[in-house]
Amino acid sequence: MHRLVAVSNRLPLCDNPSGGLVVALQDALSNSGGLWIGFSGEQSEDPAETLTFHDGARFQRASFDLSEEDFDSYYLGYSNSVLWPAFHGRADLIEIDPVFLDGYRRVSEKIARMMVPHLKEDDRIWIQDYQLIPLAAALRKLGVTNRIGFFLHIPFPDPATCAALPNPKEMFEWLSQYDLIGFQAQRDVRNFTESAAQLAEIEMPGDDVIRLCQRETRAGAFPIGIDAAGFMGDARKAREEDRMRSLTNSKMMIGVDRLDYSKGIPQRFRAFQLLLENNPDLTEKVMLLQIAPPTRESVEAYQDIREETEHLAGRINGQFATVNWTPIRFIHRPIPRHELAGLYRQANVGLVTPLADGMNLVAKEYVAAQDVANPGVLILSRFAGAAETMDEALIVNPHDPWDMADAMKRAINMTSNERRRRHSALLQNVVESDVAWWADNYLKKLG
Ligand code: GDG
Repeated sequence: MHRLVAVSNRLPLCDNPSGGLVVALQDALSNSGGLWIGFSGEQSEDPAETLTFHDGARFQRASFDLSEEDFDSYYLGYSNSVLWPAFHGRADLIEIDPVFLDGYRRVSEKIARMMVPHLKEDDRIWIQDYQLIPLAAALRKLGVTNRIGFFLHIPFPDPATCAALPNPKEMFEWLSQYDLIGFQAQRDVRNFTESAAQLAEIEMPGDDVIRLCQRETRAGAFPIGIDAAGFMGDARKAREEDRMRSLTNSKMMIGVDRLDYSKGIPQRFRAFQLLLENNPDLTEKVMLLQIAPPTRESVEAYQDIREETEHLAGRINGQFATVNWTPIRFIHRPIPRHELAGLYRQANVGLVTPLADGMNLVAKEYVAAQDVANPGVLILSRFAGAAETMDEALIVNPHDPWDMADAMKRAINMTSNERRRRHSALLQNVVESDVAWWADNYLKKLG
C-alpha cells in the first residue's frame, strides 16, 4: 500500500479534530501510515524552513510556520483577495498586486523544500485547495516524480472570469503538473476545460484524459460529502436544552454560513423581507435564524459584507418586529457542532442560497440532521455544487428574491407526505455519497 501524504493550508492540530476533511482523510492516512502537512497558524519573524512533527493523532502530522509577510501576501492576498473572488465569479472584487502573486509562489516553493526530505519514492501526494495550486509544480522542479493529486474545494470560473486573473496561463501550467485534478461538480470540469482551451492549451483525446500545457493528466468531478453517520448521531442526541425554547408557535428557517459574500446572505434576508411584506398572516409565525461566524476579517470585502448584513437584519427587524417576535436572529459567532445539529433538526426549513459555492456542506448536514418521520425542507441555490446531486430540494435562483420568497412559502406550507418523499431521496444520496466514499473514490482514481 502506498503511503498517503496530504497537504492543506491549515493542519488540524487539536487532538480530537472533527470536520469533514479530517474525517475523510483520517482512515486513508491511518491505514497507510500517512502524513498530513499544513500551516500551524503561527506567524513568526523568520521561521525556520523545517517541518515540526506532532503526536496525538492516528497518523503523522507536520506543520510549518509562516512569516507575517508570507501570510499576508499568500493567504490574505493572492488566495483570498484574488483567487477566492475570481473563482466565485466576483472579478469586481479582485485586488491585483504583484506582491501577492510573488508571496503565493514563494510559499508553495518553501513548502516543497520542506517536504522533499520527508518523501518516499512511492508516496501518493494529495494537495487540497486553491491556496496551494503551485505546489506540484514546485515539487516537480525539485525532482519529485510521485503521483500527485489536487482537489479544488471551490468552483472553477468560466473563461471570462478566469481571464481576469493576473496570470491565467501560469495557472494552467501549475495545474498541468498534477496527475489528477479533482473538482466538486461537472460544472467546474466544463469551466476548466473551456477556460484552458481559451487561455492555455488543452487537448482531450478521450474519457477523462487530457493533455494540458503539453503534459498528460486527468480531470473529473468528485462531489465531496459529509460524515453522514456522525452528523445523524449528533442530531439524534441533541438535547432539548440545546434547542431554542421560544419557538413553540412559530416556524423556523435556518441559515448557517461563514460570513462570506459568496454565501448570498443579504439576498436571503431580502427574500425573507419580501415574504413578510406579501404575507402579513406570517407575522409572529415564522423566524429566520442566521448563524454566520466571521472569517478573513482583515480583508476589506469581508468587513463590507458584515456591515451590509448587520444593517439589513436591523432594518428588517425594525420594520416587522413585534414585542413578542424578532423575525431575524443573527448570530455572528461560531456555535458548537452538537448545538448546530440540534438546531438543524429543529428548523422547518434549511436555507442554503449561495451565489456561488463549490459544494456546500450545510445542505448535506441539514438533510442528515432531520427526523425522518417529520423532516424539514431544504431550499437550495442552483449555484451550489450540491444542486447537481440534490434535485429533490426546492432549487432557487438566489439573485431572484421573488423566486426565493415563493420557495420559502411553499416550504413552510408543504404537506408532510411531500416533505418525507423529498427528504428520503435526499438522505439516501447524502448517506451513500459520504465523505469516506469521496476520499476513496478520488484516491482509487489517483492510484
Ligand atoms: C469550502 C467550499 C465546500 C459553519 N458555521 C459553524 C459551523 N460551520 C460549518 C458547517 C460546515 C462548514 O462550516 C462550512 O462548509 P461549507 O461547505 O458550507 O462552506 P466553506 O467553508 O466555504 O467550504 C464549499 C467545502 O469547502 C468542502 O469541500 O463544500 O463549497 O467553499 O460544515 O457546519 N460549524 C460549527 N459552528 C458554526 O457556527 N460547529
